[in-house]
Amino acid sequence: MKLTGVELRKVALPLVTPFRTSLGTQTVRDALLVRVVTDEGEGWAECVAEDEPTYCPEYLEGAADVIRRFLLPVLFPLDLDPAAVAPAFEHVRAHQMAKSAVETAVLDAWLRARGLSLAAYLGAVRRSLPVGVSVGIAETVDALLDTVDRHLAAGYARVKLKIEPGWDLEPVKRVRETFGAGVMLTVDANTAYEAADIPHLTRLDAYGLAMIEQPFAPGDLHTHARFAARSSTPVCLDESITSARDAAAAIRMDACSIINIKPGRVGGYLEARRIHDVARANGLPVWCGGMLETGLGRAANLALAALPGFTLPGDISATARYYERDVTAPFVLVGGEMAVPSGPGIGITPDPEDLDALTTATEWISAP
Ligand code: SMG
Ligand code: MG
Repeated sequence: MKLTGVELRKVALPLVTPFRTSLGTQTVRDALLVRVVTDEGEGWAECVAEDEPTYCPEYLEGAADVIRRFLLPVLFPLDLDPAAVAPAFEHVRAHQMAKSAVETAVLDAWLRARGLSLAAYLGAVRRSLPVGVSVGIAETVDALLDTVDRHLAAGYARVKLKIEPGWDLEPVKRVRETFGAGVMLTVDANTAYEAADIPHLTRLDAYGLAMIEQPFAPGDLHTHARFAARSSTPVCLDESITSARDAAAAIRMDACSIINIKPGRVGGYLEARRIHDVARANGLPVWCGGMLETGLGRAANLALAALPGFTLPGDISATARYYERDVTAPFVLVGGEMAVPSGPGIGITPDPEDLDALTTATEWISAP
């Protein structure tokens, strides 16, 4: 399979409600879509880098630049095979989200040409999945309770609350008291705490949380390990894990007992599967994280989350939780579950009308 050209397309999707985390507030999802055109057909993927480098060092314009200047030039001469993409990018340090987008678009084209679904290719064992929802920091606890109530009524299997210093024990306590012990509840700090906060964070143990996600800085496995030794709430890593090697190191250090796998953060679906394999071999559950994906990223994430080690509900919510209008047909919750796409490739393509309406810029890069 030979690459003939690549389209980079920026889209802007207004969120139905602002999403506030310890890192800031988002009202619009600016996303970068990648369409590869090959001699065997096309493939689509989404780059999950955000507009600003706050969640991780990558950002949308930077990712587009890396794709354009450093990734595509090495792919154009290759005979494309999805497994050959990541090795071809090895000389470029980091930039996992840019690499993931290109690899996934190639994978989509390659699988489509062979009539295979991404789910089958990765080794999916389920056709539909219970999923979770990530709830931002609210103006008031009452507003938070209303939001959680709505999501539970919609059928979400797990509720994750974003926390930060000043918005932690009280909202968690009130949500637990209001909705009872039967609700799977987790929290995500997005690195907002420091080692000195360990005694404070252990007070969360009173609320039966299924996990606390990434309390400390991405590079600080040591503090995560110290906390994990004192906390009865399981520790989950997100930002800290950018490869299977990181996952193995974190497991060896007892820095976590659960891993959030985001394909973009780790350089693609093949590396994501390796992390799944490492975690599974060590008896750790994993789940699929979310980056407010468009339908393209959501489709591929559902395929990954159908692997056997993904035993916890992922941040893969229905389209309506994020967007009024998406670039693809909407994903919906049916009986509390989301269907895993079964068509060729990622199983979905953009709707041309929606795509055009949401596009803010396009760029075509031809093979030399
Ligand atoms: O896609 O449902 C979603 C969002 C899930 O909370 C979510 N993602 O740290 O896990 C996380 C955040 C990262 C994106 S917001 C900075
Ligand atoms: Mg997180």
